[in-house]
Amino acid sequence: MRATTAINVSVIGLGYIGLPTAAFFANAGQQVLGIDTDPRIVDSVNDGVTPFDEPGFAALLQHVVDEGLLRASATLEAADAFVIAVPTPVRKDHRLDDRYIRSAVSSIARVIQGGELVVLESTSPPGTTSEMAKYLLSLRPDLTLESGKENSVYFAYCPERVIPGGIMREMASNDRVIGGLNSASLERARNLYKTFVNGSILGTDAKTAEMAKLTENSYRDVNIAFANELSLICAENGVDVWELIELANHHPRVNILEPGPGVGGHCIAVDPWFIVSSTKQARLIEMARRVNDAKPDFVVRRVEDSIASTSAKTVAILGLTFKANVEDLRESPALAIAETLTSDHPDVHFLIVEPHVEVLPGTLGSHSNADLVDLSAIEEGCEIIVLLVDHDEFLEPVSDLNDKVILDFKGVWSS
Ligand code: SAJ
Repeated sequence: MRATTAINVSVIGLGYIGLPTAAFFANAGQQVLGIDTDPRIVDSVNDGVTPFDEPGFAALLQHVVDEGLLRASATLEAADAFVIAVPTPVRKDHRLDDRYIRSAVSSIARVIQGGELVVLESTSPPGTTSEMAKYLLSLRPDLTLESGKENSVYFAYCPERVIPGGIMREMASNDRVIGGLNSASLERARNLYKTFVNGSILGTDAKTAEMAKLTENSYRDVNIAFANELSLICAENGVDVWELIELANHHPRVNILEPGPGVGGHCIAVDPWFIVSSTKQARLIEMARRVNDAKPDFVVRRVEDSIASTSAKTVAILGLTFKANVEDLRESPALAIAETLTSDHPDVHFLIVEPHVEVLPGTLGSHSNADLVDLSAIEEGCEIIVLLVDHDEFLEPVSDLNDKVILDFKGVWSS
């Protein structure tokens, strides 16, 4: 038994998921060390200041840091449990780039003593937890997966399921799936998570838990693809897709999601590829990915047709983030659309309205034909309004829109 450490849980990776998870463990009374390679994140957390905007989170973070329950560092220390919440990017061949997981495991190997629990939270292909365990044991052959010994190490997979923008609501209340590499691992992970989870904890094996996470996001991707495909069919047939979906959803067993400019974010646009790359059977899941990935091109073509037919000189673009009411631009279809339009149409002036950013991101900022403006600035002087994100700020039409072409890809003003 360790006598020296007071750390109950160490959370490796203090991103959108890791940091709130660390704060929830701390708020439940655990002594938590958060690890990140980015010194700005470490400093910000130690100052009790959240490095990103998430409604309601700032106060929780401040509280647990002030109470001395959570601190951050670049260097891992011994702990009873390690929770890995690092990025799991997809490579060009759609397989997992596991470099961050391996690096987390290497640091764990340097401090682990036997008796600890290691939990992977990051979205990963089936088999990753088992591979991770093998990798740790290759670095530390003195440890064993056999439970009940002094040198036992316990592994589990516990996917995060919170929705960005609603993390404070969902972190404790969502049901959690936990898959153990063996039953002792499952029990240890269950005991750890039940310190703050109010929802049910559903136990299974690690591979099923990995598949469960991928299945949830693929389910949503396939259903959004259905809506996006409908929007293409409706455009060709002169039918209002929003009205169509509303009517069809009156059927008691139909619940179609919303079409949009494409699917973004770092989850739904990415995770289904982990299923596709692990099997030849995932035809529908792959097709859904392709349908959703193709939607931004359709939007660009629609805007370009409109610019050509109206000879527009000024176009307003409403929204750049990957979805409504967040500041996150990762994999954002709206951002990709805005970047293509501004670079392909240097003679058109683009007025970009994005209340959640302070400067134009990426290459947009370097285009002299793109300006970040307030919503009120588009009332006069633009011929086309392209609505890409249904932020609350856009829900009311801004002015008399009669003289403008409205291309509303979120159905905010058209329905
Ligand atoms: N979208 C549509 N139409 C819809 C719903 C969403 O086009 O009807 C678009 C959004 O605009 C966005 C993308 O899909 O571009 C994804 O947004 P989202 O709100 O569906 O999901 P995320 O990526 O914010 O979070 C998802 C959630 N998964 C599910 O709902 C099954 C969340 O619970 C997960 O924790 C998260 O992925 C994750 O980290 O895996």
